[in-house]
Amino acid sequence: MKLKTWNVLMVLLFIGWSAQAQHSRIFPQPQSYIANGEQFNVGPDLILQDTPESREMLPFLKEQFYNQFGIYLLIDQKREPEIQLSVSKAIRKGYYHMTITSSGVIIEYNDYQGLFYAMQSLLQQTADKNTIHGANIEDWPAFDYRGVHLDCARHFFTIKELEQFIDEMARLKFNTFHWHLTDDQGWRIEIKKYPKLTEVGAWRDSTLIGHYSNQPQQYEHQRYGGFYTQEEAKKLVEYAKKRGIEVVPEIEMPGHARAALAAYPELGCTGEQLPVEGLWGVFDDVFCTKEPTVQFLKDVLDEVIAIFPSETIHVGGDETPKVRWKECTECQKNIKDHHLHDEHELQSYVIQQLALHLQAKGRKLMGWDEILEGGLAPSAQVMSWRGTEGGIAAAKAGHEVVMTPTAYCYFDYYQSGNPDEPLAIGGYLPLEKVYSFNPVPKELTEAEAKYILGGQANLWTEYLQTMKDVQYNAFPRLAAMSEVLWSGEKTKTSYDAFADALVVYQFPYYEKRGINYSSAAFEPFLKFKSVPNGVYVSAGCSVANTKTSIFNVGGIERTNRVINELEGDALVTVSEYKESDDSQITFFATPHSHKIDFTVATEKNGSQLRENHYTITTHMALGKPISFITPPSEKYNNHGNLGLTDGISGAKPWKGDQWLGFETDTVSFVIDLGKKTRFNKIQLGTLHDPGSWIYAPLTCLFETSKNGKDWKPICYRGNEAGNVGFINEGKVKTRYIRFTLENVETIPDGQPGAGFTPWTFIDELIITK
Ligand code: TNX
Repeated sequence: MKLKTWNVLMVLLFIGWSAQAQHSRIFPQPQSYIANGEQFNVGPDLILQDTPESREMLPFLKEQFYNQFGIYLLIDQKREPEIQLSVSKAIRKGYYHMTITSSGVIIEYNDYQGLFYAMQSLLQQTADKNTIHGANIEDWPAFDYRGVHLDCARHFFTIKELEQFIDEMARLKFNTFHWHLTDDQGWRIEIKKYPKLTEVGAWRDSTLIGHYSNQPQQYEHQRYGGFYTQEEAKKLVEYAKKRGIEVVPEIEMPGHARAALAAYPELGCTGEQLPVEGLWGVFDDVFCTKEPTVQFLKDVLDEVIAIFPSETIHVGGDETPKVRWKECTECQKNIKDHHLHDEHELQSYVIQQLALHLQAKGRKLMGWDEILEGGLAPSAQVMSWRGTEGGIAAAKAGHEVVMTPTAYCYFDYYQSGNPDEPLAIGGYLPLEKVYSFNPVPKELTEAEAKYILGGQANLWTEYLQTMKDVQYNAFPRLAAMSEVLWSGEKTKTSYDAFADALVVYQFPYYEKRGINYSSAAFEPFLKFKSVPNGVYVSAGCSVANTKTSIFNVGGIERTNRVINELEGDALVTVSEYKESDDSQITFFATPHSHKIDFTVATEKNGSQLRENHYTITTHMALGKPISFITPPSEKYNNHGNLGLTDGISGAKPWKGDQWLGFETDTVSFVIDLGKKTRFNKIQLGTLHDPGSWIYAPLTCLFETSKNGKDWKPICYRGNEAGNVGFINEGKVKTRYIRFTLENVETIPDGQPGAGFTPWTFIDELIITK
């Protein structure tokens, strides 16, 4: 008898273990999921037991089951329910247990959320009109705050579009919709006491076309805008609530206020009449700290509180230039009267007043991590976006924190380096990186980590004009974010299993629902290896069970010969073509530069998912290793010591991962050409993109050495051309070259990222005869 129990246990353990190695049909992956091999056959309809919770969520569930599978879900007290519900106060809020067998479905839950999540899982267990797959599931969220932010100020989305977006959030068990309602480019929420906020502030006369960095900047001169009435906003709050989602509104202050100032210029320090902004970025004109403006902000918050029942009210607080406050007598008087040290403390003085105002009404203030500068009311919550430092400091100081660091959570960043990616703000956030996010910084003790409420994906919409654009940036990255925030680290299935399941279960769903999703995760990547006098290139994909191929090299189709000469003195060999192993190629260094195109593609289960076109520039330094004296940032260092000599030049406008990036204002490195070499031209490409905090270095010192120890300067150049880079022409004979680049120490006032060290981006280092 004992032995038998033991055997059963072993079998269960094994099933449990193998189930974890795979991703279930349910996204995010449940904490415990054991397929039981049974299936429930759905009849002409599906009867849900009547409880107060099920009755309330029925309209949405009905719609989901019918739209996706043609199943009629209903409550019918006269019939035996096929989905039996039991409320158990023994399990925690938000948790659920669900058993699906051939005889029906049993769900145990404590509260509305718990049942809602169970029903979302049940829906994903459904294969078709007739079949629900059997399983035993125990499930609960790893984090209490699972947010998605959407910027409706830079671009406007209709209530209908927001409802559909919220439906998708609900399916992935997110529980907070952070609604970014005001910014420089538009005020989107009706405030009855100040009607001009929407009459004037909701409309702009022009909008930037293309990327901020394009020179000259161009505008579309067309009136653009829209706003939500209080009634509409209240309805959306209700709509979201039924789907287990709380709406947290954000009203930006004191920065990002140009739309409000266009409506009421007297709220600024100068009183100057300025238009609602049509450009993206950070602007000097912000809310003044004088008493009438602070009163205005309190009035606005009072109306906001009446619309949104959320305990948390987000007041922005980010990117507030202090230029106007420095020149404003009333602001300076405030500093003096309240014994403040500087304008940073003045900002926190204003934020503290607003925090107290909200606190008196039973609400908590939340702000971006800048609100930490200069002290903060104890109850205030912090949203950490500029890396994790703000979140760490806030948690250590006992504030509740939501982590949304740019490196993992900015869904306005590129998903791949493919030139065909639609225009984005910059940055690089592939799916796998989102999946690797851990909202709890390692620096925190267990006690401090309790202040981390969870995390959030941010969809800023400067470059996302339509809901289709939003969807492309959101899906499937939101699926990865939901895994992190719901499943947490404990039951994290491997990325490969996640990606496999994505293709099987999520992509078909997106297609069925008409969701414009991205397959960028299957983008092929290139790996580079130095070989004598050249570079060996192989292609792969970060997802397992995919096949990548390189073809069309220099216009020549896949070949089973070794190609020797393509063009002039450019040499390239394609390794002998074998059916299973055709994703490698070698390019050799050449005295003059030549451009050779080729194509790389990824297939999965026989169908092509992604294709990318590359151009390799051959030259004398191709494949020659670099030693970095200042290390590149981990974020932008894709090809190690060949990053500058892999033959692939960073593209402009920059996308994703091609450039080599540094977070220091000085950059220094040495190239070893292997032996004494004679050449005439050195070229180093640089990037200038202030909108992305990237500044072209100002100067470059070139030095040569025969032994790598004693250096002789050959020239010192200024980067007059800005975006072009540094060039030295003239006969040189040497083995080593050392480069030392100097950049501005901090980003100047009034620019995005003011006060921070700018990024330095370089690529490619080309040396020719
Ligand atoms: C910074 S994140 C901003 C936004 C921009 C975003 C673009 C934050 C608090 N401020 O105003 O839209 O970068 O990625």
